[in-house]
Amino acid sequence: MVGLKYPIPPASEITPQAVYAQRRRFLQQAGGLLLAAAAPGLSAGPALQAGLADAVQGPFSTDEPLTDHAMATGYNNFFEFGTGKEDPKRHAHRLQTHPWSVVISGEVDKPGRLALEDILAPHGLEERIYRLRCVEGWSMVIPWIGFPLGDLLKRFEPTSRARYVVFETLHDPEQMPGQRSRILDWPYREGLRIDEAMHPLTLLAVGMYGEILPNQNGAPLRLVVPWKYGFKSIKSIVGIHLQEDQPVSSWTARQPSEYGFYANVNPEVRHPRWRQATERRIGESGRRRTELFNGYGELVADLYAGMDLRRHF
Ligand SMILES: Nc1nc2c(c(=O)[nH]1)N[C@H]1C(S)=C(S)[C@@H](COP(=O)(O)O)O[C@H]1N2
Ligand SMILES: [Mo]
Repeated sequence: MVGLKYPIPPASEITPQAVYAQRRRFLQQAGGLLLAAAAPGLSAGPALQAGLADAVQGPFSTDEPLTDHAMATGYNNFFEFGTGKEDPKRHAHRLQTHPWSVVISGEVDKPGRLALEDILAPHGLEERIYRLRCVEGWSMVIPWIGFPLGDLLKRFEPTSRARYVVFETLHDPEQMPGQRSRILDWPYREGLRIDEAMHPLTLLAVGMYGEILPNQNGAPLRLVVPWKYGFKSIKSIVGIHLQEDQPVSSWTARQPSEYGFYANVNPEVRHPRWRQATERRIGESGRRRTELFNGYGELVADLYAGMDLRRHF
């Protein structure tokens, strides 16, 4: 397997014992609740909401002040609902998030289609406060609720040829009117190297600010990769595909000179249209300096040891 440079600590080393005890309690409760959610006519809402209320504090959280909830849910990029920052909040109510399923395919020994309830059932939920920086030059601090993507991928038993993971958003122009425009090659597609995907920082989120993800933020299931530009954090995922070759993401396909595969936050790598050396933290006046890997370098720099990050931007 290429690129496994970062020793992934076993979960027992990064999660305190108390968290495990609480996680088990969550699973016992959530088991029944999530089953209830699968019954016809019931929305996933109340069951998932109960699970979110029981989320434990996860590792790697920043103690910086949270971005105002109204900004985090009202100033979004979700081109499936339009290109304006307020379009997603205005139009994302059209998205039907229940029932929802995800197809896992490619280089795995156990491929399949799983209902959202079955995806969540074995995982405890954690709250993690992460910075998110958009390539456009703004950033937020958001309390996500989710679980490590790697824990899900392991359930499908990746083969030794699984070197990259590709994610796909729902494609349905009826629900996502922005897909009638050719601005991106739909469905929205993103990819990670397998070691990035398995990294304990990489989160699959189902909630934020203690609540179920609002549609405009990527309900019911989205990726959060905090050391990369926001566009890597793909929303409303319906497909996860493992493969041997490096994929081409929707943004790279649109403009390869502006959007590289790695998209690591890097103040040294210029973008033709937006400043990368500094950023505007939403809710603050003035600009702050952008940090390499969005400040997560201690955790992720080893993934890129020996790579020229100007070439692999
Ligand atoms: N499917 C999909 N996912 C997406 C996008 C998108 O347009 N479509 N925009 C990305 C971009 S550019 C950013 S900055 C983040 C924004 O996430 P937020 O709206 O929750 O802050 O979502 C990313 N995920
Ligand atoms: Mo972005």
